Amino acid sequence: MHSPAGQYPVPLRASTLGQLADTISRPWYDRSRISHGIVHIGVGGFNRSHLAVYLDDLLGSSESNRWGEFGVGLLPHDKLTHSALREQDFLYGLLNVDSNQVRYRIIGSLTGHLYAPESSEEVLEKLCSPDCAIVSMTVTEGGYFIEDASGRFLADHDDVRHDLEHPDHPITWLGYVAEAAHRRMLRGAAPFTLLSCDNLQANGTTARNALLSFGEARNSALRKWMETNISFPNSMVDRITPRTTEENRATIAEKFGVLDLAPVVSESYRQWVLEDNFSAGRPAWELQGAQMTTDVAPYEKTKMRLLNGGHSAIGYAADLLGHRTIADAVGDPLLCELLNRFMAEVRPTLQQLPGVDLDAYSVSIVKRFSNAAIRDQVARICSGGCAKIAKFIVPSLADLLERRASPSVLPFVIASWLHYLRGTDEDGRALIISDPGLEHMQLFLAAGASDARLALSVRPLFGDLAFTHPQLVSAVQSVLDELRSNGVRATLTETLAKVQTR
Ligand code: CS2
Repeated sequence: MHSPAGQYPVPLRASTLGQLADTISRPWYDRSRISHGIVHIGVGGFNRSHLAVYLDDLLGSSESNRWGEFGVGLLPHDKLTHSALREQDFLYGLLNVDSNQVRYRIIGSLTGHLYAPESSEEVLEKLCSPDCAIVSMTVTEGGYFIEDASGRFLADHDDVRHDLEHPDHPITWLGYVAEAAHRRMLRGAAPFTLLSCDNLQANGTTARNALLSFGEARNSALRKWMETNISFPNSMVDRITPRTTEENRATIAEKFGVLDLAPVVSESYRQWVLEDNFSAGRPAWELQGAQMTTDVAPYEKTKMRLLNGGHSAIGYAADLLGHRTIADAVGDPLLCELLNRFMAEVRPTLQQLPGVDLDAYSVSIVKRFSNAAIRDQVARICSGGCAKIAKFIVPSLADLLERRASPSVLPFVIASWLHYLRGTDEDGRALIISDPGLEHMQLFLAAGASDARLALSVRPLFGDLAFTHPQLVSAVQSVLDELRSNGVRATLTETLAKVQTR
């Protein structure tokens, strides 16, 4: 198994696919005939382990070449992905890592990619092309320019203002999609769908609010066109996708003989529930196991509150305790107990879903988090904390307080995040905090990161909770004080003991 130049591992290219080991599945379909029915903004790991894989499965199992993906990167770090993908003819490998097996396959559904800051005009035209019926995106939980607590559009955000002033050279997804819609409107072109693939409740509706508010700020005719011509299905997406590491690349080279510059790693589990609301057609994703439905909300809520919330619930305590992977974290009996108690506390806020047993779902979350081979990073889970706390934790907390319940695990989770924001772990080592939303917490941090009231009064994250439920402030304050004086383990042990005896 050697490339023409005799190189081993074999550099991944369209021309070297034939040299890969027979056991590696790869696209047999004709990639040169694929049309770009989908233009995706934000081709990070998750897009490449989820949507692009559903598309690859469909292309591999049908005669149709209608639904290929063209990618767009908006952020500085997308430049590296862009260069790597371009060098590989936009091919990349998916490493599926479960506790008992590792599989590697080549994904071919992505057949082009542009780095927008260097090619904005090309990107705009790609978004307007008659082939493009769906603009999909993963721009992270914090990337929607909508304030969590109030649902208000952040019209004053610098990037939004930039895009309103420079419609031909936008920097955000809002600017790109609105300008593409504007050009379509002027050309009398076809409608399209905007499909959000981010973890946020009502992701489609949130994208709609942001885009229509932005459109209105440009001109009302554009807003009206977008309102009439773009559909915004909500969707729930699920597949644990850690950050790809050098170690993953080395495994691919050693075990599978492939030099892959842009591989992505995930568990083999995947789930996708979508509202069947597409303005201009869609791939038959249901043939590959996606659930098409009329109401995604309860699925999103369950996944976000238990799985994403579960990650955040243990993530900050895990980082403070020096655990580096989520499997190490749930391997720590105290954190595993925290996860289970957290899910039990949140469960009353969820309704039963047809065909979903919430007990079994919770058990499956613990099992998925325990996958040691995947080495999912605690640092990944802790990143972007402001948006994650606001979206994954606060809504459950608000619901429970509204029902006059007295949660104690959720106040611990909030306090552990606040304690983590001080920036040192239990052994005095500096923590690396990566959070674009951190400006919200400046007052709290500047005052020594000890006053829970200052944190909980940040309305964009917590709304009115500190004022309507003053007992929440005292509950978080007392855990925060205890964390500072007794440390994470003792405080958590005490918190869990209280829950048990209630
Ligand atoms: C994680 C998610 O970032 C996080 O906090 O909870 O990325 C999670 O791994 C995915 O949503 C799984 O579908």
